[in-house]
Amino acid sequence: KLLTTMWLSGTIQIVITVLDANDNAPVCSPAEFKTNVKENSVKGTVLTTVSASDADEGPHGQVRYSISNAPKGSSELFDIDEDSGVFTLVGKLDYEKFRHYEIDVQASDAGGNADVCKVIIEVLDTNDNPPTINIMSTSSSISEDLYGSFKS
Ligand SMILES: [Ca+2]
Ligand SMILES: [Ca+2]
Ligand SMILES: [Ca+2]
Repeated sequence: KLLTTMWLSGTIQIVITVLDANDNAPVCSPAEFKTNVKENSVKGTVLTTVSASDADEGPHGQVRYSISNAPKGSSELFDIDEDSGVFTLVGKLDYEKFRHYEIDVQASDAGGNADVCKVIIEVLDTNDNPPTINIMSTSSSISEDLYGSFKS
């Protein structure tokens, strides 16, 4: 009796699709964006570009930027592009009034995960104020003695 043993060998292909979950929050890199700006800079001046990275795919990794906290009275001075993170001056600065700003920019993905990036702005002085001159003057009037010259 002939005994045959057949060894079957084969390859089974298993395709596993890993669905991306929104398990990564955006991370600001760097955490702080420091910049200097002259007080006489015009509206539209780009101050910095905030960037945060998110390791997820698609909308889970798409970061949107918005100013979440700004010092009192400065919310109209700055603007950030939601998509690019380009941080722009949109108002008028005055070194003589305010010379240091710290602004929180929220970087959030479509799933609501977020990080807060700090933007620190130092305003630089320019010579925009004319010197104040104080003349201590005593007003005096000179009267000519016309009568005397006609006399003789
Ligand atoms: Ca994410
Ligand atoms: Ca000024
Ligand atoms: Ca000045």
